[in-house]
Amino acid sequence: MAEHRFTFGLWTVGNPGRDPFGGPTRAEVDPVDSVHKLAELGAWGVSLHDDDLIPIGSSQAEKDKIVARFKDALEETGLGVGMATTNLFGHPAFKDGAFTSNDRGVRRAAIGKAARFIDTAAELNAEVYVFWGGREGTEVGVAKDPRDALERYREAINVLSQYVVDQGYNLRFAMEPKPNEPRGDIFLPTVGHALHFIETLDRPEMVGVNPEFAHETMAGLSFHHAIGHALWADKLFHIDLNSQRIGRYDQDFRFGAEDLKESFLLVRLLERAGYSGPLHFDAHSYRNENAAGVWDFAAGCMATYRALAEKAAYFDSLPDVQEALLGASQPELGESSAGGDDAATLKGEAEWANLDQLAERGYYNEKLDQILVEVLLGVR
Ligand code: 3MF
Ligand code: MG
Ligand code: MG
Ligand code: MG
Repeated sequence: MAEHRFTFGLWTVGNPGRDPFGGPTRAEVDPVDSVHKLAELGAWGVSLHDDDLIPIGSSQAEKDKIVARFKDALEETGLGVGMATTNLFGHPAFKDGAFTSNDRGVRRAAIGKAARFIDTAAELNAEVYVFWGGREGTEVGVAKDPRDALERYREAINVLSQYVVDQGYNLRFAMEPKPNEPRGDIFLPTVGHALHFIETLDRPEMVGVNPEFAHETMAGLSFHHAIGHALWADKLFHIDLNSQRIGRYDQDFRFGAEDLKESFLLVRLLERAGYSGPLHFDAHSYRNENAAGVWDFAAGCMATYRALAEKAAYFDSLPDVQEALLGASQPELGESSAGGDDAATLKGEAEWANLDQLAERGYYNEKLDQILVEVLLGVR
């Protein structure tokens, strides 16, 4: 089971079913109980926000006690910490933003909150530290110049990456894009925006992305294309797996619950690319589930990933698929388009003379997609 490094956020299995229209439908879960239960189900590890473990306002002595008890649970179960992150969205002080609040005091408090939990992340041997800027955005665009906001965002990440280097911590950062919710519009709305932002940082090599299935889907984009772009840029440091329908509120459903085909394409890509970071589920059980249903949800996320990995390998092993991929000239896309340095070759004169013939060919897409559907349906 350990061949896949499955992790769950404490806030995911701990989600009590609250939504904007109603309170909790389930009891809060003790993080130590989550660690034990996830170990039993075959997960590799957990991830957490500072406030998931240490209630905001705890004294140093209380914090030390909580962290020690959590570390004991990790040691007992052998679970690791894949990722840690800061809750910069819950406290009302962050209502106008954290790193990008118009108020300098809020921005300094936000940087301080992140730096303090980076210390704990290092103590817990987390690999990645994530930044999701849920409150970094606007409803009223006239109140905030996006250029200034991005400059402050960059400054915060620069200061914190310098802090990690100064402390000698072995931590990498990952930016998590999202188009909206809770803000009307959030800065760094897509993987593409985040990849560009990273290139402007003082230490771009330390910072990658943490794309989330639901977030790119909310923007109407293909998640496996976003992952392809992140892999191509060598920036896929972490991933948030769940599912989502286009055009809806932020749903965070069980992995594979919606759009099995996109989930298949994603898993096939991750497996082919040899992605070795945590496979992190940032999702939660339906609100009408009770405590037992939460563990059905967690087991389901992992089972579906494993099943899709098997289906992907099976799909690629089929002679029909290999034949259709050749028919589609799929391997040819791996060959360079350039070639020859004389002007006639550069201008593609031979190909231009042949354009009508090039227009006649097919690309086997119907065949390939039908086989994929039949593999997913289990009739092949
Ligand atoms: C919100 C999210 C966040 C981030 C988390 C980790 C609460 O839509 O996806 O989950 O993933 O803050 O950075
Ligand atoms: Mg999310
Ligand atoms: Mg997320
Ligand atoms: Mg969410």
